[in-house]
Amino acid sequence: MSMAQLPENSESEVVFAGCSNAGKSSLINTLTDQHKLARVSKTPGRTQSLNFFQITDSRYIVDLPGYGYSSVSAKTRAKWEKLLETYFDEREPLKGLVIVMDVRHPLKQYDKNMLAWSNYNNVPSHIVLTKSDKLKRGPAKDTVFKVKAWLKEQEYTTSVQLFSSLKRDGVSEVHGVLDGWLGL
Ligand SMILES: Nc1nc2c(ncn2[C@@H]2O[C@H](COP(=O)(O)OP(=O)(O)OP(=O)(O)O)[C@@H](O)[C@H]2O)c(=O)[nH]1
Ligand SMILES: [Mg+2]
Repeated sequence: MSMAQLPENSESEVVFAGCSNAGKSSLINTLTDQHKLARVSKTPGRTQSLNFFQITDSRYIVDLPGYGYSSVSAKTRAKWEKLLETYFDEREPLKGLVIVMDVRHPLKQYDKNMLAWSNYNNVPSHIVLTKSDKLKRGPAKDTVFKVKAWLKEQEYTTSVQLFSSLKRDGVSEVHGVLDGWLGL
């Protein structure tokens, strides 16, 4: 896949990024309510390249391959990385970034890089702490608090929420953010 193959009619798009297995594809499935639309993996690293999902005529959401997946060949990985770099540098319709993290493993180095990029370039970002069903309410809220404190320390404007694909918790909150960015 190359930049030239990306949808030409796109006026606004939102990217979902996050570590491999964080739950990006499950989140997109839950949001769009179309099961199996974005492939959910049993083995990490299933989402290949950039997957575009058309929401309306000129609006898309984009599922990125999970970062940190090591079993693809070095050549494939280098190609993806080049494409992603160009995408983030050049893609005009990009309106916002959803950074998906497993609530049990927040703020990995990759997440921090994405946050730095979005805040530096003034592209809005929103953190979704997913798999919240894996934690009790107290520890989950604690994580939100800690992530917010870290963001404040960095002087980042990124927002944060809890989410569970399993329980469908937090769906309307994500929808609200996306609608704002996509102009829906
Ligand atoms: N309990 C629970 N499991 C979840 C949730 N979201 C995702 N999972 C599970 O986590 C695993 C990875 O989910 P995916 O949605 O494929 O993750 P991904 O980030 O798209 O992974 P890659 O495409 O490999 O980067 C799957 O086994 C999902 O069923 C959730 O909210 N709760
Ligand atoms: Mg995926």
